[in-house]
Amino acid sequence: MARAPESLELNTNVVADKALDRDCTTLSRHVLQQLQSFSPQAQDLSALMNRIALAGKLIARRLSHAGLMEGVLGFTGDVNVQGESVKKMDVYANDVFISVFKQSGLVCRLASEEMEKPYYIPENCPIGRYTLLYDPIDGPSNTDTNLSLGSIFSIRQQEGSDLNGEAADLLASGRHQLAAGYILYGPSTMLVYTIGRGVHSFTLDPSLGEFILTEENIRIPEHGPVYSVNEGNFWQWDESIREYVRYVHRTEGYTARYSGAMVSDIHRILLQGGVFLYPGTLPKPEGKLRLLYESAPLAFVIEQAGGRATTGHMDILEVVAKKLHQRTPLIIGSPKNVAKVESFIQNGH
Ligand code: FDP
Repeated sequence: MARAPESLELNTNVVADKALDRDCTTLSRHVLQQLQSFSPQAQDLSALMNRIALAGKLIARRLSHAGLMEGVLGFTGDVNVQGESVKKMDVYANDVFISVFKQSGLVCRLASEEMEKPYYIPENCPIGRYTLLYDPIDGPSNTDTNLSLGSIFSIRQQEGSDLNGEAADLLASGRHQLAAGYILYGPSTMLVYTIGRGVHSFTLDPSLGEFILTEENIRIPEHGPVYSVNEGNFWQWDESIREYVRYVHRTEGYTARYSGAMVSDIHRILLQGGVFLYPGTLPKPEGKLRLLYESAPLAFVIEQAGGRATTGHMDILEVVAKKLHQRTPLIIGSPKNVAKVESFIQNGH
């Protein structure tokens, strides 16, 4: 058999090596590469991301079988601290995040949309230096119709001893986040994260059970065509937001996309550009989204990708929470789109 010329053989090997190297770039390895260190903090962050990935895999598995199992979909009949009806998947996903951090020695406290007060894992507390803030299921109205959903996470270093169990140190700005990101349960399951060194995406390879690197150092477009907002709230918004939406209606090049799950809408915007808005309404000036475990982690991701996130008056990452479940208006996405919305809010045009 004739042999391929040597240069071609070499080339094929380089391509194969590259593909193999990429297949071996798992999430935990990527975190260590990012930090270029095996220091205790680098090891901790890598282990934390690994546990979050496990939570994502468990939730993805349950979602993919939901239509085949009893008692997975629908409401529990309870109402959470936010006054919202709780779905069975919310409870499952909330418990998954707690379970994956048991016996980890990493996370002493977890705080989520589903729990009025932070949850302590006593066996981790003497050593667990980190707190996980999370929204276990973002967009639960999509759960029962097999549409995209998300989980949002944020990791903060515990500051102080928290002897009274009030977790008061969590009421600090989003600049205190060590890591943040989201898991998107779509046609494939993706994990997007930042530790303050760019934004990186991973796709779950179900045959390996591993999140494998998809794209490193994602940059959001400066401007994009999408505006993503629930226009059903039109008459409850302030006039400045109504004027902005009238502006996009009459300006060529805009298109509306709104899925009911902010993670999937913001993921689209991260890759293709545009703006997502959940403004305050006249009866609820603070809007709907929670600062600490929804808006701030997504703001960290989008800022790291070159985008912006604001309340309309200040950067989301500068807002200091007054309470754990504080809500905030959110305008997030490509810098030019966000600036345009801001200009309507601040100057009326
Ligand atoms: P949900 O109420 O289903 O939890 O997290 C809040 C959020 O979902 C976002 O994911 C979503 O974009 C938005 O609220 C949907 O709210 P509206 O139905 O009020 O538009």
